[in-house]
Amino acid sequence: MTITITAFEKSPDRGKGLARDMRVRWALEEVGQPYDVHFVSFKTMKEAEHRARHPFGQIPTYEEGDLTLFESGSIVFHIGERHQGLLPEDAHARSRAITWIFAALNTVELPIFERSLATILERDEPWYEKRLEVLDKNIRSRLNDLSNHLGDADWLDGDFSAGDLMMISVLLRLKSSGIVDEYPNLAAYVARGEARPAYQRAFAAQLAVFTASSGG
Ligand code: GTB
Repeated sequence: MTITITAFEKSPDRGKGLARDMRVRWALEEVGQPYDVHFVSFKTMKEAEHRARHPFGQIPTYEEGDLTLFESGSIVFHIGERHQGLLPEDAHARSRAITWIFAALNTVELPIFERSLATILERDEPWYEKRLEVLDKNIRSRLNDLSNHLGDADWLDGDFSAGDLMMISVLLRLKSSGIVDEYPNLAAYVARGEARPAYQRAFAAQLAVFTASSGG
């Protein structure tokens, strides 16, 4: 059955792979599943046709036969459940990998998301620098704990899993801030994720969309 995901027809990140379709593309590449992409604009994603896929009018979504999903975490989890390569066979290891998906989204991405929002919406406020300090402190607190957990391991819990895919996707959103580089083991962890052939294929695919949409 054909898998179709949705993505921005022109990503505001200019092909940096920061939009959340990237984590779905990466997961599909890891498990070797081909997929089609249905592109939406900021206008069409709020129209009824797309809201039938995604109640909040966002990307990414996932369609396969009569199944339609939204939420990048749920989609990556679904891909991991259906195909080998992203979730361990051992029941406990599998539950721990799923726990890391939630930790990435609920514990680590939240302060990172707040920072992204502040850099877009609050940059001109007189208290912006002070606010950024607070947000960065919150992020460092999470990264410090994550760094201590990872230690000198390659991945968060044994072999590479969907938990690592999600955590690395989340940490990549901090790239331009330089904060991850303060934790050499996390910087190396992110680089290991980026070096995976599946990541590279996913990144190239989303970049090609941006390049084509820019007439390049
Ligand atoms: N919780 C949902 C999920 O994980 O799937 C959140 C989905 C979401 O935020 N989607 C964003 C969206 O559709 C795109 S990824 N936004 C349009 C809207 O809400 O109207 C977020 C994103 C967008 C842009 C950048 N960037 O330019 O760097 C990075 C991340």
